[in-house]
This record gives sequence, structure tokens and C-alpha cells, in this order.
Amino acid sequence: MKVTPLRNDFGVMIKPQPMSERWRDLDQAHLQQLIKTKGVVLLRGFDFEIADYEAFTLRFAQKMIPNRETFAIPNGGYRDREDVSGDSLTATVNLHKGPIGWHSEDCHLPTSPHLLFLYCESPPLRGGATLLTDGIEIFSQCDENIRDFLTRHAHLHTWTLPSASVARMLGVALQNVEEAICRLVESLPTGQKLEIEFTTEHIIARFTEPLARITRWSQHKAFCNRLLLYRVLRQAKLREGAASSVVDPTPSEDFEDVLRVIDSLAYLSAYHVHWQSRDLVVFDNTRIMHARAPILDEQRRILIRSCIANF
Ligand SMILES: O=C(O)CCC(=O)C(=O)O
Ligand SMILES: [Fe+2]
Repeated sequence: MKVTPLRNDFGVMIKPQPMSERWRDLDQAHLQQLIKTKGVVLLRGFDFEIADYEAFTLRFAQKMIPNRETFAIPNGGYRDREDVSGDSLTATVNLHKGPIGWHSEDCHLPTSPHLLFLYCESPPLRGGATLLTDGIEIFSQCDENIRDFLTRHAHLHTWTLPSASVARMLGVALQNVEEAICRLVESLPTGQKLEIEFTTEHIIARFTEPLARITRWSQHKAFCNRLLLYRVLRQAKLREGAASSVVDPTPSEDFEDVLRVIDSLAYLSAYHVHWQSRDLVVFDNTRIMHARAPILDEQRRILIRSCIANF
């Protein structure tokens, strides 16, 4: 395989070398090493059909994570994805066409994935790029005051969900939800906290994640969360799903300035994936944030899968 950098600070592109090289022959340990150290691996020019894409993701997975947005969350009304595999594990991301701000996938949930896999079934004719940016780089580029702010604040997400939805998200039977949550609490990385309240039919979850997180495969702090996305959503007077999210403790009024600085840093360090047919991008969701430019045509068909990693 031929490995070239996407940017000086993160990401690599892998192309078949020789041209006849098949994805199944790629060295798994080497791929894992690249994901751990570079954060993003873009595979371009390989023989990926959808079934190959799915098989590829399973090689890295301790557990695949169902796309919660493919099953409606009652009272949330947020439904953005279409299930294409029948088990919610593979979904499209093109149902709504607007731009999407910087975020880490589902990091407002204690079940958030380590790895995201995006696959290009059909590229857009124009527009519709996916942007990637390195949370470690963003954190290190912030001045000391902002780093200090991020270290002292957390994002607190409160969810009220029907127990049946929680069971589905956790992939367990309804009667095993409590036990699965206990296991989840024990497996949370340092800095995250989960408090649960059970009512007759609902589960209220309070999930805290630090704004400066330690990434899964490094000892570095990263800005990799949904704060910038929520800033956009707030301005558009939207709420996401059934969650309500606040910064804790409540920040002072210069908070907006802090967000503006971080947003600029995110864009300045961004790599734009201009999709080509059968591209497969895998990235560390605890370190790399992603965003999307508006979709301008009907051609774009990007699929998503995500998992808890087996390494
Ligand atoms: O369409 C994309 O490129 C990414 C979409 C996305 O980030 C999402 O649906 O969470
Ligand atoms: Fe996303």
C-alpha cells in the first residue's frame, strides 16, 4: 500500500500499490497503528463494495453501534438517517441536506463510538464535502486561558428516554437494561460520569463529559465534542433529539468569544474530503471532529457505520 499524509499534523491516505492490491490484503496491525497515531485513514482506489465496507468495519469492532437516528426517538422527533442494512448498523447520512457544524459523533451519549467509518456509495457532483479536524491540534493551539477554561468545564447532557429505546441503543433486552447500564458505568473513561434515574417507563440519564478530553489512543488532551454544533443549533433555535445539554459550570459572557476562536482553529486545521466513488474513511471519534458542507445535489450517497474498537 502507498501511504501519504493528508495534512502535516494528522491523517493519511492509502492507495493500492500495486494497482491490483485488494483491501483484504491490507495489513491489519499497520492500519490500526495508523488510526492510533494519525487519527484518520482515507482509503482511496480500493475494491470496496458495500458488503466489503461492512466486512472491513467488523475487523476493528468489539461491538458495532446501531444508528440511533434510524429509529425514531419519541418526543424527540429527530430523524436524520435511513437504515440500509436492516439492523440499523449501516445508514445513510443524506436525508437532510444542510451544513453540519463540528462535532464528535454521539459523544453526548455514554455509548459513543471510538471509530467512525464513512463510505462513498456515490459522490456528489459538487458540494457535500466532509471536513475533518484534529482535536489535539485545536487544544494545543488555544492560548493558556482557553485551555484552562476547557479543562475546568464540562458538557452535561440530560436525556429522558423510554426504557425500550435505551434497551435498543444498548443492544440488550428490556429486562437487562439496568445491568447493562451498570456495566457501562464501570467502563467509562476517566473524566466521564453517568448518573441514572429509573422511572416506570423512562430512564433519565445525566452524562458528563469534560470539554478537554484525553483521546482513546494518546495521553493528549483534545477538544473533541459537540459544543460548536450546539452553538449553531442554538442560533437556529433547534434542539437535538431528547437531550438537553449545558456547559457546567455556567460560563461567563465571554464564552461566545472562546467558541469563535475554537471554531476558527477547527476550520484552519481542517482536511476536506472531496468524495470519490468507493472512498472509505475511518477516524478516531475521540480525537477527530467532523463537519459537512451543504449537499447541493441528489447524487451524494455517503454511508455511516460506527463501533467500539477491539484494540
Ligand atoms: O454527511 C456527512 O458527511 C456527515 C454527516 C454527519 O456528520 C452526521 O450525520 O452526523
Ligand atoms: Fe456526524
